[in-house]
Order: sequence, then C-alpha cells, then structure tokens
Amino acid sequence: HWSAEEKQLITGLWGKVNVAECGAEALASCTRGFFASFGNLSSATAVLGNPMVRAHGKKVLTSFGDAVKNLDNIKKCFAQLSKLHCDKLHVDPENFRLLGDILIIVLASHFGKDFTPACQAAWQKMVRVVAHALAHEYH
Ligand code: ZNH
Repeated sequence: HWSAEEKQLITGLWGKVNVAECGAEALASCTRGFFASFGNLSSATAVLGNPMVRAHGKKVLTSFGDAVKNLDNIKKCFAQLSKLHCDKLHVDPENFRLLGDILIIVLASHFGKDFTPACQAAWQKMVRVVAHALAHEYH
C-alpha cells in the first residue's frame, strides 16, 4: 500500500513524463532479441530511431500509465496483460524487473535533481509492484 506522499511522487512525476521518448529509451536498452522482427536494431541510435521500437515503447509506457492511475488496483489492472505476456508472448518475467530498473534510470536522466531520493524510492516500489503484477498470472 501507498502513503499519500508516495502517490503524490508517482503521479506528480508521471504527469511530466514524455511517454514516447522515455518508452523508446527504456525499450532500446532492453532485451533486443524479443524485438528482432522490428528490423534494424544494430546500434543505440538505430534502436531509438526505429519506428516500431518507438511505437512499442509508447504502448508499454501508456499501459504503465494505466497502472499509475490505478495504484491501488495494479494487479487486477494487469491480469489480462500478464496472461498475454505469459501464454502468447513468452516474455521471461525477469525482463519486467529489468525494464523497471531501466525505466528508473531513464527517469533519473530526464528529471535530474527533480528525481529526488524520495521520488526514486517511491518509483522503485512502483516498478516492483508493476513487475510483480505482470508476472502474477505466470504458471
Ligand atoms: Zn510488453 C506487447 C505492456 C514489458 C515484450 N506489452 C505489449 C502490449 C502492452 C504491453 C500493453 C500490447 C498488448 C496488445 O497489443 O494487446 N509490456 C507492457 C508493460 C510492460 C511490458 C506495461 C512493463 C512495464 N513487454 C515487456 C517486456 C518485454 C515485452 C520487458 C520483453 C523484453 N510486449 C512484448 C512483446 C509484445 C508486447 C514482444 C508484442 C509486440 C507486438 O506484437 O507489437
């Protein structure tokens, strides 16, 4: 469960996040093997400029935004998505944790000193909860 301060830190920062840009950056750093079908991923620049990576990054972070809007209900919010990643996409749940860690780094690099230690702590909890929710339907 979340304190009022944690909720404020998460929703406050999220309001300022450029979903398209951060999503592409986070995914660019993530396991590239999954997205081999997306085309040229030979360098960081190629990945960041790849329209399919950008589109997918935006999709992932937009759905992350749904979790931000449903902080008290993240598990339920991601139940369907968890099934999809398990049954259809076969994404190793370890990747959810990895993406969460990367997202923190991306946020820190975008917000600099506004990404305070308290903010980072709240977000670390947030990405943990999201990764857990996404892994929940795995069996
Ligand atoms: Zn994921 C898809 C979300 C992570 C891989 N995804 C997806 C989608 C969404 C998501 C919403 C869409 C669905 C439909 O269409 O229906 N993800 C998400 C989130 C997260 C994620 C929220 C975290 C946070 N993913 C992830 C990772 C990976 C992935 C980490 C790996 C590495 N996904 C994926 C794939 C897909 C998806 C492969 C499919 C794509 C296409 O097809 O487009």
